[in-house]
Amino acid sequence: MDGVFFTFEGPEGAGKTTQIARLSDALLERGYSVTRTREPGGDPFGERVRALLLDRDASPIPIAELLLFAAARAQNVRTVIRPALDAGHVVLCDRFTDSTLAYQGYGRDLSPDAVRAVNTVATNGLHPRKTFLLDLPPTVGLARQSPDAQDRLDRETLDFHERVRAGFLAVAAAEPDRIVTLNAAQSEDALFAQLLAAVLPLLPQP
Ligand code: T5A
Repeated sequence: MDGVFFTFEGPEGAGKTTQIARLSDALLERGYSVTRTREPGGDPFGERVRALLLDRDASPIPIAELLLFAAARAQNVRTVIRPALDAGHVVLCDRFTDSTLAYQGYGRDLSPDAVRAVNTVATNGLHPRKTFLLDLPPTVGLARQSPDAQDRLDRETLDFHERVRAGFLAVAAAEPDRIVTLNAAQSEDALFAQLLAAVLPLLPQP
């Protein structure tokens, strides 16, 4: 049995974690088996790579950063996502390949072709059934975070975060069938109602 793979993308503080938690609860209540995961992260090794990548004192060069995100993704796909899909679960992943295109491609100015090639190796060709882009201006998302809790990427320049947002919107414009863009500046409840209405028709009966 094959499960259904959804990814959630967006600039900092867009509300992905909040919406994934609500969606997971709503799907469990309806009888679905759900696996939640995140990138970078997912399994113990991926979480160690995450700590390295988000460390405020780390200073990887852009290509090293790209490859570390890819390493964590390769691990997450093979140890968490693929097995959950094989078991018929709905898999909800907080960030995936579009974050790499937006942050390392548009943000760090690495070649989009190189980023796509690395993504393909990391995912082994796995694509989300649907991606939900929670879009909002970076100033709004960053204002939702406490400065003390901000990680290395949160603390990038506003110009970097504007390029990241533009990158997400460009990727969404290029793949309108896969990527659904939602206004993340609206209330949590209004956003969740839109998300649930978009997700339920894509699922088989539990
Ligand atoms: N990265 C990741 C790359 O550079 N390349 C890659 O390939 C990958 C996979 C990961 C970092 O790594 C980068 C991107 C990131 O910089 P992360 O923790 O996943 O780090 O990323 P963040 O987006 O920074 O995580 P956040 O937790 O800040 O954002 P979320 O999950 O989008 O938002 P959430 O739900 O935690 O909400 C943030 C705050 O806003 C409130 C919440 O209560 C919370 O306080 N909130 C709302 N407030 C008002 N209105 C709403 N609608 C709200 N929804 C939530």
